[in-house]
Amino acid sequence: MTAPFTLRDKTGEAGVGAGVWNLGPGGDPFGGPTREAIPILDRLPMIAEAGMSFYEAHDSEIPAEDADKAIKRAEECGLRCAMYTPSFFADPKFKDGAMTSNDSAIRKAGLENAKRAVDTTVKLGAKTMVFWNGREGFDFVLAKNGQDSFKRLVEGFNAVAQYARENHGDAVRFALEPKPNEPRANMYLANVGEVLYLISRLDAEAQPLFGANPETAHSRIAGLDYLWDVELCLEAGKLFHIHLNAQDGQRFDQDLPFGYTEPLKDLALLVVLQDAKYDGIVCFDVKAPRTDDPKNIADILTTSGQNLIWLWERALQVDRARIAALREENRATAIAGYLAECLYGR
Ligand code: XUL
Ligand code: MN
Repeated sequence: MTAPFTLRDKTGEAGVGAGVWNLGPGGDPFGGPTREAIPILDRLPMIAEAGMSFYEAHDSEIPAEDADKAIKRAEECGLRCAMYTPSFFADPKFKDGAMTSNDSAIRKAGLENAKRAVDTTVKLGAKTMVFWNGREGFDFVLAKNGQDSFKRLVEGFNAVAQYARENHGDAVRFALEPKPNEPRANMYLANVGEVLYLISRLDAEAQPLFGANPETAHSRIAGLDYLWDVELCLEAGKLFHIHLNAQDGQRFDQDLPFGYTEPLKDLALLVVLQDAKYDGIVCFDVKAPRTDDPKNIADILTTSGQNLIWLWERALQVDRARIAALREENRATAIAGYLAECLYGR
């Protein structure tokens, strides 16, 4: 049992969260599961025991009808729900997307799912509902009309916002999570810039309800710098949520433990979050590797949590005045050296 990880002196929520899907059975596109699947609600105490204060779930994992049971199990182990999200990617009917499907009946089904997910988000006590772009995209050019797809996303999100406002006031906000590819070859809302542009095209009343959920690995898969992606969200006042993990270059989505591949950049990211007084919840989106034995399945959470705390503590010690002075002197390399000194010690 790991004591809850706490981000010292953090503005707002100081506990950390993880998704129930992070503790999966270890399947990949080339081979079936290597572990028996743990029933979803049984994962809640495991997440709590790994030091998390929050859990996250898709509607395919905790459907509306299981919400009462989930609330009870979460209360028993002291977990709160950080975010809930409709799965627009698992059901075969959404094989070509939900909001951007060419079939109006599928788009309607997607909207119904989204509305139900809004109700469940509120019921579970989460303040944020995430839309990951999942299957909203294309594998073949001209299979969809891109301009129509964009308009459909705008229409869909406007309708979700209207439903949320009419039924739940300002209880829930929406965070769009960009990813460039996987499962689709090309995904709409591929990066933070596309997300912010889409938000700018929503109805005026909907815009304040929508923000971003950047994920460090997703930026990396696109070959982009996640620090800048987060800074851009902050500049826009749209950092509603964040998914932390690590990624070893531009390849398939690895969901490695936070702090594993680029600790120096992670340190800088935490400096930025601290200085911005980010008050949302910090969550991991990691994946227990298929090589880990069942008894060690939560190592992915404890390793991420430990790395986060170490880096967070180091980030608190970073001398901001020194960085400012080095910037003033145009000494970018010396800033890199100073960050390394903060990371590795002398
Ligand atoms: C997939 C991913 C999702 C979202 C929630 O890469 O990050 O798990 O976070 O649907
Ligand atoms: Mn994610």
